[in-house]
Amino acid sequence: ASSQKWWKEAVVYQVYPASFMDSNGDGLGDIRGIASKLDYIKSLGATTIWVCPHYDSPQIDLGYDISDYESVFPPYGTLQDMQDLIDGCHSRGLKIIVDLVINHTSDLHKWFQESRSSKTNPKRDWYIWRPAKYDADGKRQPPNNWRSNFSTSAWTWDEATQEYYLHLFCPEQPDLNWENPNTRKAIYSSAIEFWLKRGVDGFRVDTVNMYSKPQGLPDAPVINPKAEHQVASTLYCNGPRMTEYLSEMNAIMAPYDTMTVGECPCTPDRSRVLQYVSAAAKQLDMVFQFDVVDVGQGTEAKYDTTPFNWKLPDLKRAINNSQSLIVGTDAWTTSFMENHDQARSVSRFASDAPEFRVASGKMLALLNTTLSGTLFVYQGQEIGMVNMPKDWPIEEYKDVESGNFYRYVAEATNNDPKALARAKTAIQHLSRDHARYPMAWDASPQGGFSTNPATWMRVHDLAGEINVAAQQDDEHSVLGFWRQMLRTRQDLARLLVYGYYEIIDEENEKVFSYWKTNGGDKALVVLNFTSEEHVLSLPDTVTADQLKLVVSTYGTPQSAVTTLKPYEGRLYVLD
Ligand code: TEU
Repeated sequence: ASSQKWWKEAVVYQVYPASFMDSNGDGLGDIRGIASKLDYIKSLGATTIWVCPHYDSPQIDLGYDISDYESVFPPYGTLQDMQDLIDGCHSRGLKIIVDLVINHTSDLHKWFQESRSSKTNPKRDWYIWRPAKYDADGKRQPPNNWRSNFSTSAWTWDEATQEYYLHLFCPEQPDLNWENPNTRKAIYSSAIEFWLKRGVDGFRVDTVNMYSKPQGLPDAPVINPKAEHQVASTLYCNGPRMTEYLSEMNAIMAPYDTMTVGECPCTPDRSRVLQYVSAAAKQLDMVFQFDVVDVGQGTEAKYDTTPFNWKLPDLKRAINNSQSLIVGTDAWTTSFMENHDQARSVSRFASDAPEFRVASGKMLALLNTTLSGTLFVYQGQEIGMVNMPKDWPIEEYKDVESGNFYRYVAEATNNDPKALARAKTAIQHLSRDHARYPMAWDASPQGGFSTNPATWMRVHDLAGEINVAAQQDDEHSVLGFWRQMLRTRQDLARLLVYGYYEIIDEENEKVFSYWKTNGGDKALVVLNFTSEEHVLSLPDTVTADQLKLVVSTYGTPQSAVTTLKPYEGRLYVLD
């Protein structure tokens, strides 16, 4: 892709419809609510919005279970509301991308309803059906040992037709059979062309590397002998026909000036990622790698972890995995730290203690806005929203992933209090719910999100303090700092959007510093990841008087070499 592509310097603001803005007082966000905030989004310096699934859905996995690609979830609004949103973006010079969830549908999608109706239905083969296996005792077993992403078996038995169907996520999310060309055709026309014709500018492509399953659906290696089902992501990610499917999909989109960003979990191998994002390969424009958001998670399963069991060098190297994609290649990359699947970055990677959370939010903003690639900001990240309060009961967590995990631990340990306490700690640290409670707009009831006290998720106890109105006119706020940095990113795009990232002092566990370079130009970023002051030691190759301070998260201009305040970040350019 040439550097002229509009999406390279794009700043994408991600919106989660359920939690962004409720325009009709039913306690749930909606499309008109999003439309009412477009001027705010634009005022940040964002150029594109990404709307999480707006499609009709029974909402078992909050919209990632789509029952009709061609209609809108009624509580969110109508097709006309979506059209108004698309037009409202375009009239402001904003682009809009939507979620493309085509690895699976909802079990209520008419395709699956037909598929499950009988073994001879013409759509039977649109999903992945297999006969049972029987063990030595004659007990019925699923076709293989795969565990789904939500802690249960990846197979569900269908009584009516006496076969199992595959679902890599919930049982209510059956996987589509991409091997059938008719299925692919239907997907392209219903999920892709339908929306391109209505003017969307591209897609965030959900679980894009899972469409092609391995031949024969073999068992996963037994990593945890005590578990009934095994993590199988290395088997079903990046399967044999991915290149073929993505070429085909790319050709469907080619007549439109789209941007595609694919979600690419379980792919640490740089050369595999490059096959997806090399411009010459014509597959995807960019992907979300998982290295950064996986830092501190359990290796076998996400929640198999304790808070802060990671070290700063882990984060530096994870960032290198995505930043290095553009070095010496025709590929493109992304910078992001939050989305609707991740806990809040301030709580995960810095400190949400009252005295440090503003400094932390700004320091992480400096990190995000100085990394190369297309930049993604998740709603609320720009005001430094933090994880849900620790004293909220487990019932406040609504997401199927955390709920299933908690139930799984309860069953596996027979309600052992220690195991349950550990599970709750992990959920308090990493649950997807932390990204899904309502956005806080002002200090009015429900944080200005809704006039209805019965919001679908509980409003954060700190909504009166951490909200947009409180920061709107304050240049020293997290919001003010994001705005400043998005301008700076544009001014210094050559270094900040396109430059090469180079870690300095990789093993340093307290300070994160790196160069951004492009030709002879150089910028230096230094970030204090601790609550203590640190004296900044400069790399040998540079002297203090060569450094020109562009910005400090503490605002006041300071001499080049001095002490970093707690969670302070600075950006210098080399004179
Ligand atoms: O997530 C895909 C994915 O890989 C998840 O397992 C992700 O790693 C997990 O949510 C992290 O905790 C996508 C969507 O972003 C997610 O919201 C959906 O639940 C999922 O696909 C199924 O569509």
